[in-house]
Order: sequence, then C-alpha cells, then structure tokens
Amino acid sequence: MKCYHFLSFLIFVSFIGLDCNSNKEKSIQSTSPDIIVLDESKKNEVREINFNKVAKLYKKDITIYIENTVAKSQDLEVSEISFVDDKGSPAPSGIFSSDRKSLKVASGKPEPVVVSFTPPDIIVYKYFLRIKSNAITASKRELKIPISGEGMLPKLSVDKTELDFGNVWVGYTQTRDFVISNWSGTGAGPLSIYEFKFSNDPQNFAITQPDIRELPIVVKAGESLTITVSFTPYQIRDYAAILSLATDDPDNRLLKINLKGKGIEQPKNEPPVAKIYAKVKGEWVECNESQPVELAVPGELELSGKFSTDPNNDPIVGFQWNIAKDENNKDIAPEGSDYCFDCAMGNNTHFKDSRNDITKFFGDIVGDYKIRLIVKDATTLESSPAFCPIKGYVDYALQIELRWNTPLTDLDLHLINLSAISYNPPSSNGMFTCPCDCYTDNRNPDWGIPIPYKNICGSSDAVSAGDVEGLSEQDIGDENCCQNPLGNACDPECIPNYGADAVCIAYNDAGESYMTTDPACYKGGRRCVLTCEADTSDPNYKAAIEDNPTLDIDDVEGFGPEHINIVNPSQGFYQITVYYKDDAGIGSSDAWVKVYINGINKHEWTFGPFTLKTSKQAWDVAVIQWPKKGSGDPVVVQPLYPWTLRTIEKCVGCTCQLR
Ligand SMILES: [Ca+2]
Ligand SMILES: [Ca+2]
Ligand SMILES: [Ca+2]
Repeated sequence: MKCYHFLSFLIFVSFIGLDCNSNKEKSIQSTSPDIIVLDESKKNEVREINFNKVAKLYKKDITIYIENTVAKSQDLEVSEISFVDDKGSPAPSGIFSSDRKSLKVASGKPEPVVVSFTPPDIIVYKYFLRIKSNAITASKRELKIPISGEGMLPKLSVDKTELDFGNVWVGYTQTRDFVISNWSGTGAGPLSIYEFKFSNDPQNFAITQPDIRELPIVVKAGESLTITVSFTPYQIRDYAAILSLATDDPDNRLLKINLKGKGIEQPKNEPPVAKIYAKVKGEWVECNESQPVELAVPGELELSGKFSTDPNNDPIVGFQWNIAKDENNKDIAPEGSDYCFDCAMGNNTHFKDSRNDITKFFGDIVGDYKIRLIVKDATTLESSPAFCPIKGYVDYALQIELRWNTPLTDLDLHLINLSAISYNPPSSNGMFTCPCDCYTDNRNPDWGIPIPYKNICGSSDAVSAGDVEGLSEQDIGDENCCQNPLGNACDPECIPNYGADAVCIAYNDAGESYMTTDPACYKGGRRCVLTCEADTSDPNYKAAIEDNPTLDIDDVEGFGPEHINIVNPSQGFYQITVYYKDDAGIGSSDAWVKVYINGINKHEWTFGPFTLKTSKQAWDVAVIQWPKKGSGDPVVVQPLYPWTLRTIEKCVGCTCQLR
C-alpha cells in the first residue's frame, strides 16, 4: 500500500504514468483522492468553524462542503465525521453534531455536510471537528478543524402588555401594534417565537404582521420586531382575549398580551346641522330664533354658513341661502323690501338667494327679516333649515322712504331744503335746484354746516396757464385755492356724487387769481397742481357731514324703495316731494311715504297711498320742521294737505343759495 500511495503521489505531482501495478490502465483509474473542506460558498477553505452566539438550546446549522481535489481519482472515502476535544476524546454528545457521519466524495463533486451547534448552557464551547479519510496527503487523513460557539440567553422585552382596540364598528377592522425586542447590555442569542395563540375569539383577532405561516419567527440579537394585531368584531359586545407567544426566552416561555375591544353599531350617515353666524361689530356671532341680530337699514350684514357642523365630520360642501317663508308661503321680510344677497349696496341687481359659504345680505326697509340656510354634506345629505331673524332698524335721525305699487315705473324721492335765501328761478320753489334739492341727480348735497375744504399744492407736470383759459376769473381775495363746490357753487347740472372734486382758485403768471375746475395751475409763480379735498382733520368735519342728506338708491324699475337719510339734521324746514319721473306707459301708480324720526325702528308717519297718474307729476307730501340741535323741541311733520298734483319739467340750471 505504501508503494501505491507513493507512486500515486508521483503521478499526481509529475503527471508521469508510473505504477507499481502491472496493469497500466487500472493504475490510472486508481489515482488517489485528496481532501479539502470548503465553506458554504464552496470557494474558501474552512480552517475554523465559529457559531458565535446561539441561544441556549437553540440549534444553529452551518453547511460545509468536502471536496475531492484530485481530478479523475478514486472516490474520497470519509470514514468518520466526529467532534473531539484537544486530547482527541469525544466531545459530550448533543452540543455539536453533523447530519452525515461518513460519505464518499466523487472527484469534482463536493458533498455537503450540515454541522449543528445546540448549546446546552450559557458558556463558550470549543472542540474540534474531526474528519478521517483516505486522502493521499498524510497530514490530511485526519483533519482537525477548530469548532466553537457560545450559548446565550435571548433577552425578550416588550413595549406593552395590553392592546386596547377601543370602539370598532361591527364588520370593520382596527389594528394595534406592539414591539418585541431581543436585547441585553451584554448581547443576546437570537429569540425564536414558536407559536402565536389567541385564548378566545380567534375569528376576531389575527396577526397581520409578521407572516406567521412559517414558524419560528426569529428575532436576532439587538433587533426588534413589530407585531400587528387586528381586531374585527362581528357582534355588538365587549371582546377580551389573551395573545400568547411561545418563545425560547427562558424567562418568557409564554409572553402574554391582553387584548380588548368593543364592537359597536356603525353610525348611520347623519345630515349636517346648519348654523348661521352673523358678523356683528367685527365678530362672528351665532344667529338663531332666540338670538336675532340687528341691521341698520338700508345696510349690509355679513352671514356665514361655515360654522355648520356634521355628526360624521363630513365636509360641508353646499350652501343655500334664502329669505324664509311664513305659513302663507310669503317672504318673511318687511313689505315692499327689495332685499338681496351678494349685491353691491345701491345696485339694482337683486339676487334673492346665494350659494356662497359667506354671503352679504342687504336689507333696505325697517322691519323683520328671516334668513334661511340649508347646507349639504359631502354625501349630499341636506340639513334641516337654520333660521336667522334680522331686525332692520333706522340708524338715522331722519329717514324718509318712498315706495309705490307698479313695476317698471320710476318715481323719485325729493327732499328740498327750504332754508335757502333764494331760489333761481324763484318759481322753482327749490325743486331741482342745486344744492337745495336732494334727489337722484344731486344725491349728497352739503347742507347745514359747510364741509371744510383745503387745497393741496404739489409739484407736477402741470399744464400752463394758457391751458385753462376761458375759465371765468374771480377775485376771491384769499390765497386759499379751495372753495366748497357743493354748498355755494354747485354745478347747475347737479352732477351726481360730485363728491370731493372742487373748484380751485389758481394764479396766472401775473399773480391774478382765477377759478378753475382744472386743478392744474400756477401758484406764486411756481407751476404746481392744486387739488382740493375735504379737510377731515377740521373739528367741524364730522358735524358738517352728518347734517347732509343722502339718497341711497334711485329705483328705476318699479316698487322702490328709495330712501333719503340724514344722520343728524340741521335746524330747518325740509319738504318731501315725490316726482313721477317715468310712468313707462303703465299709467297711474300709488305711492306712499314713511318718515322715521330719531332712529326708532318703527315708522312714525305714513303718507299715502296717493295716486300719481302720469309722468312729470309732482306730489308735495309734507314739511318736516327740525328743531335746533340740543333744544329738546319736538320734530314737527306737517302734511301738505290737500294733496294735489302739479305737472313740472325737470329744471336744468335751477340754483339756490343756502344761508
Ligand atoms: Ca353626514
Ligand atoms: Ca327713482
Ligand atoms: Ca353739511
């Protein structure tokens, strides 16, 4: 045998065909094998096997390969795979093991051997894997590969021991998580979970994470695992169960997690609840039957439906604003009111509803209004209506209201200041004069205390003096350029809302002053632009504004109303006249006038109805005698009986001079 091995070795290293056997062909077939032990990749030679940390009593496998390294050789015969100590004595059984004790390895076909380590205790184990074979290399016929591993305890911790699923709709699923960690300060072995078990109601509870179809679930040392449990009630009742996890942590063989939850009836989709809020003094306040809001009329009130709610927290997506109806299906609004939603105040386009979440309601007449709001949730369920009562009141010391009973017709309300020194022509009696008649062509004249004006001179690309030639020169004798244009020099055409535009006194190159409505002018030899504006800083400014009448709207399409209001009238006599501007071919119309004194929310006088038959007829209604401010004297309202009709043309260029 020695010769055989020797010669085989020679053949192996020198590739010379020699044999001590006479049969040359057989000697080639009998080429001796040699051994190498490879790792799982079959690439690296195994010189040591280290299982590292393995949980106590947990079996860990490592696969090695035994290869016959000599090509076309006989099979390598491995006669023994065993585990021994450094003296060659067998290791205690059960610690290390292999799935094969002996085997044959064909040339070029590495054979796997699964080596296992099952630490019985929490200590370090060091032995040798011994492989005996017929390898040609003498030193390899008994390989001793160091094999080691350490037994460790897994160290399980859990972040909670109870999962409360709360109230869950029947048929719906709620999930809760808990986290298992395998960690200790000195390291740990892997943790295995062999079983998940629910004590009862297993059809209602389930592990949705991780996938437990393949057990055990292993949590490596230092890692953690989130476990998700689901709960699906099928009945309306309380549920309670215990989830037990079987693990290889000796301290937590059975980890118990308490589960509880309640099956409740799924709530039905409820309609939203409409709520109306109104902006009062800059704050949103709820408006309802027991909490009405007030509105100074004519005027706007901002209303919001955004405070509406939904029991299911559905978004509110639809808003429908209207005026509420009474039991006779009549609008709950003062008779003759031309209320509107989202209409510019004073505008003749009167929308009777709104679809906006926030709307502006315009009320025009003193009395009670009621707003109705219906909202829709995102499922298009509609709310019951919410109602907001609005009390329209007068916030003026004097309010005069004109209404009539025909469509398309245009009646105009006039309030004539009878305190003028003179009218031009005198026969006009003030009608259509400027500034004494407050009406549609002269909506906001300056009565009583004159509005203080001031001039502003600023540099500009002003025109030359020549550009303003043709304007009448007038020696005012005052360096101030401004003059109140409405009080004393009202444009004969009574341009509506003449406003703060003013007449300037300008100076030419010769230093002479002249009056111009063109604010571009010279002053003091320097070219500048003079503009005239109301001097709001003047102490008389507020009082000068408050005693001026204002026409709120000129209704030209029938019914009215039209109002003339004065916040705080000056002492004097004021005549109410109604003029039939255009009968639109309809003919006669019955008109009536209401007079509200000192801001009460109930009219004090109603005049009419009185019939105007055709265009250009005037009805002189009454004269109001306003007492001196602070005198305490009563306001006297004297009807101009007997009422008659007079026919007059509109006068162009009629003027008057106030005191
Ligand atoms: Ca809803
Ligand atoms: Ca009118
Ligand atoms: Ca005034």
